[in-house]
This record gives sequence, C-alpha cells and structure tokens, in this order.
Amino acid sequence: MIRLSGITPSGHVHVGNHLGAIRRWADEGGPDDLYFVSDLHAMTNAHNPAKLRSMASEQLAVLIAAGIEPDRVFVQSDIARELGALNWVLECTCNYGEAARMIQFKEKSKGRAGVRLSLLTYPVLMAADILLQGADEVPVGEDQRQHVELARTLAKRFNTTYGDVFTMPKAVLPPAGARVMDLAEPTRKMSKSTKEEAGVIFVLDEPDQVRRKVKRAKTDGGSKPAYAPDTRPGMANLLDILAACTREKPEVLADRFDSYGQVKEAVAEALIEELRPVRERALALLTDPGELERVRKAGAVRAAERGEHRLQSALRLIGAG
Ligand code: AQP
Repeated sequence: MIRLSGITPSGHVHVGNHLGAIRRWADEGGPDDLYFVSDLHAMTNAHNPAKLRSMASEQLAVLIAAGIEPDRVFVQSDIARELGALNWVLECTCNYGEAARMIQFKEKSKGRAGVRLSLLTYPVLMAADILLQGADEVPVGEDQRQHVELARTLAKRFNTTYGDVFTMPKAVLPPAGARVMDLAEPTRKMSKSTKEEAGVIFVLDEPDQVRRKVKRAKTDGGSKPAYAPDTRPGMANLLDILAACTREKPEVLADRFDSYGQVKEAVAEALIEELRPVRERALALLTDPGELERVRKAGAVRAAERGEHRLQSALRLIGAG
C-alpha cells in the first residue's frame, strides 16, 4: 500500500511542518510510503528561482534528517520529464470546467491580476504526481480533498476510455497531529510563507533564535498559566507545542507552571532539544552537497523507474508514439 505526501518549498521548513507532519512521517510511515518535495507546485505564484532551489534542497535535507528513509523521498522537478508527459496525457483527459471549478483556484485567483495558468492546471499536475507513483492513498486536509477527487476522476476516465493503467487513489484524512499556530498571531496557523517571521520557528533556527522568538511569543491576559484554547490561544499554543515535544497532555502540563516566563523557558528548551538532532543532521547534509546530490539523484531514479511502465502504457494507449 503506497501513501503519498508532499511538502511545498514555499519557504523555510518550520516547527509546524515538523511536529504536524514530518516527525509523524518518519515515526509512523509505512514501508512503501513516499514523500516528495513539490517544488513545481511552488511556481504557481510569483517566485524567486534561486530561493526555490535552495528551499527545495533544505526540505529534502530536513526530511532525511528527520529519519525518513532516503529511498522513500524525491524532489518533484527531478522527474519533471515524466511528470510533464503524464501531465499532458491527463490534461487531455480533463475538461476545462473540471479544473475551473476547483475551490482553491477560485479562492486564490479571485480579484488578482496576472494569475498564472499553472494555478488553474496544477491539480492536474498533482494528479500526475499521484498516478505516476501508483499511490493508493493521499493523506490531505480538507482544502486538498477536491484535488485528490479530481485525480480519481481522471484515473477512472482514462482506465475506462483507453485501458486499465492507473491505480485508483483515495483521499484520506491524515491522523490528527499537532496544529502549531503562529507565535506572534496565535489565531493564525504557523506558515512557511508568512512575511513576518517573528512568530515562526524554523527547524534550522539557531537555539538562541528559538529562545528569542519564544520569549516574544504573544500570551494572553490571566494571572497563571492555564490551557484554554478558545479564550487564551497564545498560552494554549505554547502548551500544545510543549506537549507535542514531550508527548504529554497540555492540560496536565499547564498545572506545572506558576508563571508565563516558566512556560516560555520550558517551551524554548523542549523545542531546542526536539529540533537539535534534525537540525544537526540537516546542516551536515547541506554542507556536504556531494552527499545530498547523491541521495537526491538516487531518489529521482527510483521515482522515475516506479512510474515508467505506467507512463509508457498511458502514452501508447492514448495514441502517442
Ligand atoms: N502550522 C502547522 N501545524 C501543523 N502542521 C502543519 N503543516 C503545515 N503547517 C502546519 C503540515 O505540514 C505538511 C506540509 O505542508 P505543505 O507544504 O503541504 O503546505 P502547507 O500546509 O500549506 O504548509 P505551510 O507551512 O502553511 O506553507 P504555505 O505558507 O506555503 O501555505 C502538511 O502535512 C501540513 O498539514
């Protein structure tokens, strides 16, 4: 059973990505699960090529440093030829109306000038990501469910019209994990693309940066630390982060502290310890580009090989070559 998950290099990897997804992928992933750095998806809005390249390397290094087996990981653009060919086959299987009614496209294009065509068509590329690898399950949040449904529709249509090539993928809800909020704006999810970085702790932040950011985290009124997500989201976020690091319950942790300062100190130290091994291994990989390149090439070869027979069959059946 193959489960496929992606991470988009739209910015530096943060502690939300780590606690909410990457750590779980490393700890609980099945032996056939696949993970990819979706750098092509980061081009659907204005982007900086050099930054994108560097963020993709960083994400690959962090995924491996977190303990995901290198042979389960690849970078999307490293198999751009295969994906590009399958993308075309799938665009020729998809109706314009099906792409245009994607809720994410409507939301992200609304009222904007210069919308890239790729913002409309990227769900088809996402279908190519899924169908090329023969993924059975795609763990996604509600916002991506419609895109996986489209991949399923296209797989079914292709199989019925031309011949049975594609595995039918299914969207599944990822197991509930930590949801980390921005430290400066605790009602907003911590995000890679947030412009104001004070509330975002990156996996590669130096320990002193982590301490500084946690120290400045927004907390709400109240005399003593308590876990009340609805009324005190800042304190609840800090306790949730601490709970995720120590694998305890936030309500129980709250009782151990007398002051906000104590909570912040505990959160900073727990985060530094949680991130230390990942940070050290990732930095070692990033400063040894030869090793990272070797791992990256091997991942690309395996990802291309995994999909080759499907791609060739699809091209032949649709009448190409
Ligand atoms: N704040 C978060 N808390 C818990 N989990 C999170 N994830 C993201 N932010 C948090 C999880 O990380 C995985 C990879 O994320 P993604 O690259 O697919 O995109 P995203 O969810 O859109 O992540 P960001 O960081 O918010 O990026 P931008 O700013 O580009 O949108 C996913 O499993 C996600 O749930």
